[in-house]
Amino acid sequence: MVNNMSSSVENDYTRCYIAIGSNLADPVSQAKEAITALQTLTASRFIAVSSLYASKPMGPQEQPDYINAVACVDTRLTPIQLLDALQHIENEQGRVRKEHWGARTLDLDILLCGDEVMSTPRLTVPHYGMKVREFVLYPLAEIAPQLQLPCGQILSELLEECPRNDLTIFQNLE
Ligand code: ROI
Repeated sequence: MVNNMSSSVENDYTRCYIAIGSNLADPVSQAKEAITALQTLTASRFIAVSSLYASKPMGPQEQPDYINAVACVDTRLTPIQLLDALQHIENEQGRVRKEHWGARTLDLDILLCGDEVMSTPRLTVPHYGMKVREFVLYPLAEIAPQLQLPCGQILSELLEECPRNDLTIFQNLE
């Protein structure tokens, strides 16, 4: 279990949460490979990862089911540097995405970077959709049940309003 404060000993690190999603090209392997890459992210310390979850697609239904997870890293990278690093991992794993809200080999989305609130053409933090996506909130709660968002909302309250839909734990990684 982790909280939203990184170590007070060296607080030049920011605690970030990253959503992992895949529904193409062996999603379980895609997710595990992404987790391995996150474990060696530059200027960062890997803190935790949730179980792998199986979820029905949000958006167009004529695409395969997804594997989703959420990871936590403490990092000295800026949010944009972190985004660059995540996009590098996506590209290394041969990211394919043909249509908006369509199937993808690997999606790594920054959910939260400490209490940062930012909106630029490339990056919006907190992630714009995270508050209503069961495949984000439930894995996030597994590793950070006490989490509070920068806006003051409490994760446990968001969960109460978010139906589980068909979300199931696919595999515990511990
Ligand atoms: N649906 C699910 N279940 N999981 C995802 O990771 C996911 N990612 C997306 C869209 C297309 C919105 N649907 C998803 O980007």
